[in-house]
Amino acid sequence: MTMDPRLTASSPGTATHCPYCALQCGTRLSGVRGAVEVRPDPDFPVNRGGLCQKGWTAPDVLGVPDRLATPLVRGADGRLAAAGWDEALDLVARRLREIRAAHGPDALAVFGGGGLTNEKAYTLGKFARLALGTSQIDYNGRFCMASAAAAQIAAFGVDRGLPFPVTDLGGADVVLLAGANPAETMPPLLRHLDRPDLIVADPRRTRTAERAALHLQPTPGTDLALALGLLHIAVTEGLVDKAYVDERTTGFDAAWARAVAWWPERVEAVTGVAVSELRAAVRMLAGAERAYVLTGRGAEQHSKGTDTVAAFINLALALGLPGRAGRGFGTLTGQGNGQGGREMGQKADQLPGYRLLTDPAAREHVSRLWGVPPDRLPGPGRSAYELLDAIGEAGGPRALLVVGSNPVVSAPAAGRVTERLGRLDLLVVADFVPSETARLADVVLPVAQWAEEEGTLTNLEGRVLRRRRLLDPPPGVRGDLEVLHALAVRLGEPAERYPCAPREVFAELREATRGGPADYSGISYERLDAGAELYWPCPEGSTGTPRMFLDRFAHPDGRARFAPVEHRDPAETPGPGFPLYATTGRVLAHYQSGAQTRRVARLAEAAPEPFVEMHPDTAARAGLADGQWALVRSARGAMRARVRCEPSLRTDTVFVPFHFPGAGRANLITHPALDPRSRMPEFKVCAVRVEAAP
Ligand SMILES: Nc1nc2c(c(=O)[nH]1)N[C@H]1C(S)=C(S)[C@@H](COP(=O)(O)OP(=O)(O)OC[C@H]3O[C@@H](n4cnc5c(=O)[nH]c(N)nc54)[C@H](O)[C@@H]3O)O[C@H]1N2
Ligand SMILES: Nc1nc2c(c(=O)[nH]1)N[C@H]1C(S)=C(S)[C@@H](COP(=O)(O)OP(=O)(O)OC[C@H]3O[C@@H](n4cnc5c(=O)[nH]c(N)nc54)[C@H](O)[C@@H]3O)O[C@H]1N2
Ligand code: SF4
Ligand SMILES: [Mo]
Repeated sequence: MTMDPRLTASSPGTATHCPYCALQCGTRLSGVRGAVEVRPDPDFPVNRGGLCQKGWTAPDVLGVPDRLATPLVRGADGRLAAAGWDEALDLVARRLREIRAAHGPDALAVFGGGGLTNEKAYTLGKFARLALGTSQIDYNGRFCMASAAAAQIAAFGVDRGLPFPVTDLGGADVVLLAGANPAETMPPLLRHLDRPDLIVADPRRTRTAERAALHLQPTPGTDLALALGLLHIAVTEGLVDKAYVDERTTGFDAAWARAVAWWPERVEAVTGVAVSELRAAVRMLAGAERAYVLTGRGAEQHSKGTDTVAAFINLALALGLPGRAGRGFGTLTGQGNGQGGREMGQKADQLPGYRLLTDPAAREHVSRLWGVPPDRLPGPGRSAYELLDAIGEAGGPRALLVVGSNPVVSAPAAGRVTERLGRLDLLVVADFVPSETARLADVVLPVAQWAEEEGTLTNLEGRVLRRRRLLDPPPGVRGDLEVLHALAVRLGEPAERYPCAPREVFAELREATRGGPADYSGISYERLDAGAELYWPCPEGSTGTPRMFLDRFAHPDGRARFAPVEHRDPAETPGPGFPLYATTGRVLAHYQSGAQTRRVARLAEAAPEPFVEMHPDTAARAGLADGQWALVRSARGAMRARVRCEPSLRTDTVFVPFHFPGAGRANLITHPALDPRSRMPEFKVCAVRVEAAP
């Protein structure tokens, strides 16, 4: 790897951001003694000089021994072998053309990622719709933010994860965290949660729950009943902010008509949370001068995730929180560009600027910018899991390009998905490490990493940030934008339609988003590099919007909408054969499918293997002891994990992390039931039994 010769040990370093989660901690990179060194940026308000283990070790991924350095093509012997770029790209383009000619454009599919920069996400969407001509593009954000997004759009008219800066949380008196564990998933966020009293809803006593003033420990999959019950108590105890509800919202009566049936004793019976705790939670929130309600994946990754988020929004609206200074509702975005990635047009139903593909005015605006007639833009395609599950079916995808995801590990019902990927005529993966998905590919394209590239990402606050380059990519490695450019040209597209320079792409995406819900037209590299703090919507000439909804919500009438939602069971509940709930999630040391963090020695040592967290009594009943290898089995399959006894866990629930490959994949057991509105899979609850591993 080449070191930028301008760097010295004393240079202030390249100001950029961590490659991993949505907090996008500010960092400074420098080259010291031939190795890249990272330091937290003391001036960036989100992390204020803090980083988590993953951030500290991120430079290790730049030089992992199995870093992809050359394209790989699967030969007649079935093995992946090194190939030149022209050979690999020519082959991919030829096969894409053949498959399209034989089966139509929708036989070509694209799977993107919420870690991609805005420039890449934008170009990927354009590439799919124009160069491939397919409607079949979706991304891993469907597994992440989709329920929160659907509920926020319905309630507020637009979806920005946090419609306020994270630093506002530091001024709060009380914060409710429903299904989020930031002590492991966003540790520096805790700096802003020191002052408020926390109410944490989580079936596990997590490190976050340990810091809470009140820990509600619901049965997995019952948050909707929980939120209905909290609203019920707010109303019956006279704690609703009536003036706010009258002035700023609609639909209270219909929402209350559902919540009225969720009296506290019934909620206790369904959720397992004591009536006294339910009442205490509502009194804390309603009694606070400044309160926030935040949801995380624990409440959202369910086949009723959208309605669950809506129910927490109903509660927040009843208490008069959203759109008021020092109060609010928000959802904690997940991936590095989880926010921007869902606005730039890689989602099945979307055009850039958070526009809808079905909106004629949006089609007109974007197609004019792209220099094509509106009817060249395909309609909406399948959602992420449905896209993967349709492979091998009549009319389903036959070729798939994966850019920024590792679905062999991270998709629900991963055994089934892996089998489906095996039926493709062509699987192409662009990555910088040989991920589990890349290992199945026909062609692997090696791409540059965060510290080797320029771009922008949009963090959990809707703040647009610059990613800056410290190093050149290793020889033989190209950027994602260059890869898409080269493929598009080979597919007959004009070269100038796919710029390789991120700055040029940004100039174009500004125009594409102009006038849309997520308007970036007032943002430029120049403004960002001059230090401007810019949050979307940021129309040309404006200074951006750190706090949304202070005057009005984004619906035409300016009001927020209550949603009339009803509780329902998960797709699967424990019964004979599978007596326990299983839920899944994260640990501090690993990121997502683990493709990056499992390669970092310091992180692999901290969390070396899959485990199943169980109450000691539950383990004993299954004849298992702490430290023993077990199989966690559902109706879909079994995962191998080491038993970890945890007395604070509910006795009816086990927890597994999803970061491990092969037989240790949590997604071998998860249920692929989808939320009808957001198409979010039910990652957070299924029925299992745990038995000794043979
Ligand atoms: N270390 C680490 N940090 C990360 C990531 C990572 O992979 N590793 N990924 C990033 C991304 S993309 C995301 S989306 C975020 C996710 O951040 P979080 O939402 O904080 O992460 P999870 O661990 O998936 O889920 C949070 C909690 O939900 C709980 N839970 C499970 N089932 C239920 C339920 O039915 N109800 C309730 N109320 N809680 C439940 C789990 O016990 C868990 O503690 O983290 C980001 N940060
Ligand atoms: N059971 C269970 N499953 C889950 C979840 C859960 O809580 N439980 N959470 C879900 C959630 S919230 C998420 S976000 C998904 C995430 O799951 P994945 O989509 O698998 O996410 P990653 O592991 O980050 O995979 C990203 C891949 O792309 C590569 N990559 C990173 N950046 C780039 C880039 O800029 N360009 C290219 N070409 N490649 C890049 C990485 O090396 C890695 O191989 O998992 C979901 N799956
Ligand atoms: S909290 Fe997120 S952004 Fe910050 S260092 Fe850790 S992984 Fe990186
Ligand atoms: Mo995520």
